[in-house]
Amino acid sequence: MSRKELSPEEILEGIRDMTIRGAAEIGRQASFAVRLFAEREFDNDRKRYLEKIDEFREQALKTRPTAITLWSGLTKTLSGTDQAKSSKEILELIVENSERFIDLSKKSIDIISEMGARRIPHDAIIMTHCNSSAAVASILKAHEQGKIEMVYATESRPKRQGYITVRQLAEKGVPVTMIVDSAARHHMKLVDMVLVGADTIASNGAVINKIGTSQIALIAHERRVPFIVCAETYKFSPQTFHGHTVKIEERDHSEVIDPKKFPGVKVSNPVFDATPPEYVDAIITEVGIIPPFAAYEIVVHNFGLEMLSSEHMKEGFLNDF
Ligand code: RUB
Repeated sequence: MSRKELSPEEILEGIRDMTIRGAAEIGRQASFAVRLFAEREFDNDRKRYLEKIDEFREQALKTRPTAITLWSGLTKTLSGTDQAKSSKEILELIVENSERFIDLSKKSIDIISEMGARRIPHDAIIMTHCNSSAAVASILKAHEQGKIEMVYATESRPKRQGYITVRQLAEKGVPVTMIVDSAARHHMKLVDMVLVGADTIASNGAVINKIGTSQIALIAHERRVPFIVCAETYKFSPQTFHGHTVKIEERDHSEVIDPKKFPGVKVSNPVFDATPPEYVDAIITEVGIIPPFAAYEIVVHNFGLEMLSSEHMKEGFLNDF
């Protein structure tokens, strides 16, 4: 789907129905959507203009609750607009911020993939879960360097994002084996490194990623297999810095089974889980490879203590996130 052809509302719908998915892409598309909205809804009345944009931002934040990238993309794109003197200045800022955010987001993946490939040993057998653009980029880079012997990619039920991963790897000639999620422990004995992405990193270093990630981390820990997370710094959550917990999205039960075929059966479908920092060996960010316990430093580096302690960050929309 081409981003240019979609209206801002269609982009939000795409994020909601997961035709647009993956934390990084969600962030970039949210940023682009608010830019498109600001361009379309330009209003010379500065106050009314800001109110309309804020309403759109509120709608955007409701589309998917777990990935902090949605919030980061919107926050970075709207940064400084409340100080802008005119509507024209607001629009100029939004366009400039959005372009910068999208550009930096893409560049971050390139940098992460360079560092990720450096950490991947020769003749590596890697396990990955779900579909992370940052993890896949690192594997592809290592493959270019002739380092990959095999990638075990989990199916990632219920939505089977593993299909995307195996296709992306196979298309580039990477040896890849698809496994069902429950076969992760069986295969872990062969694996040199687990590489996954993240939707959100909490300020204590916990990694929130696709459901099942924490099980794989536990198994990797048991087998002393390094568990490495690829995450751009805008995935580190200032909300958790203020004590808010990350909301785990519960999606429609029909993703798991057809309820009509199983009368009387309840379904639980949380689509993310939290991996405690004790099970994470390193997080590869675009500013360097860090231990999970350095997450706090990243949040402060990213937002600054002054902004983090401002009422705007502590109150208001943060509370409904
Ligand atoms: C995707 C998922 C990915 C992260 C990181 O979940 O859990 O591992 O979003 O991806 P969903 P990336 O399919 O439900 O969005 O590295 O591309 O940001």
